[in-house]
Amino acid sequence: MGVLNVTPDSFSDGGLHYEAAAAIEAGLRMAAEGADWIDVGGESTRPGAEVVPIEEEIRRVASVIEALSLKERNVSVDTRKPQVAEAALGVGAKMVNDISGLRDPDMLSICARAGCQVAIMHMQGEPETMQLNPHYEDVVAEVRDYLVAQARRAEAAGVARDNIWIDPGIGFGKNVGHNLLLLRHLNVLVETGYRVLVGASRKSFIGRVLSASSGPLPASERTEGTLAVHVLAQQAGAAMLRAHDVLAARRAIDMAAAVLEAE
Ligand code: HH2
Repeated sequence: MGVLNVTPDSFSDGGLHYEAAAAIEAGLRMAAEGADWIDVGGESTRPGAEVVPIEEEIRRVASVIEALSLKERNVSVDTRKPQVAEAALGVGAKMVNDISGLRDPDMLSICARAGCQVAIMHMQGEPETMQLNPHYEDVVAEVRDYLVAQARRAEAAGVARDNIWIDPGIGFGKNVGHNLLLLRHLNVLVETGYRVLVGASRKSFIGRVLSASSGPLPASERTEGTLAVHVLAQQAGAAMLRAHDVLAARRAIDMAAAVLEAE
């Protein structure tokens, strides 16, 4: 899944695809590089990011989603707002990627009615404050229990089981240790039977783990760490990886798959 942020302030690609034409071109390139889905978002969720009004979020994403959908690319919309999801589905999006895990009942009914795919992500708290003091007794079990409960709610509301993806929400109300444990025990999520999506691309825990004497690595230097996580997540059974560098991700996981499938 290629990440396409139509925002001025996303943590690693903010401003790059803020104009619709640039965003559409980037989306087509990601698809050509091997992305099965293009995840279009109009609001940054990095800690401390500003909330974007509904109309402005729709303005940012709708024309990009429509253009990519008309060219028969699979598009998901990365949003927490039911109105934005509904507008995106209306112009061709086939998946709603909700970092708040379908907590809003309106989001559930819109997805059930549309018959679209849904990505349910775990987040402790809200983006504004989630990194202040994340706390868990058993992060892996708590994230799994939350995701399974939300997935069952979605099924009860009419979302088909095959349309559901669950996502541990790397970096969303989690410290470095929490992120590493979730990735180390990703099999626990895979064993729920729901398809697992992982978004670790360029995230700050990678910069921290690979800290140099000058401090944590900036987002622009997290490529190798990201690829290591992609390969391990795929090996653990993740069915989709959310990636900024689609070509590099595709090559890394295809290479790993060739080795693992050798007879
Ligand atoms: N991470 C981000 C945004 N959306 N969706 C899912 N399902 N899983 C994730 O891990 C995830 C996500 C944050 O990354 P990014 O979109 O690059 O940055 P920003 O929120 O600053 O736009």
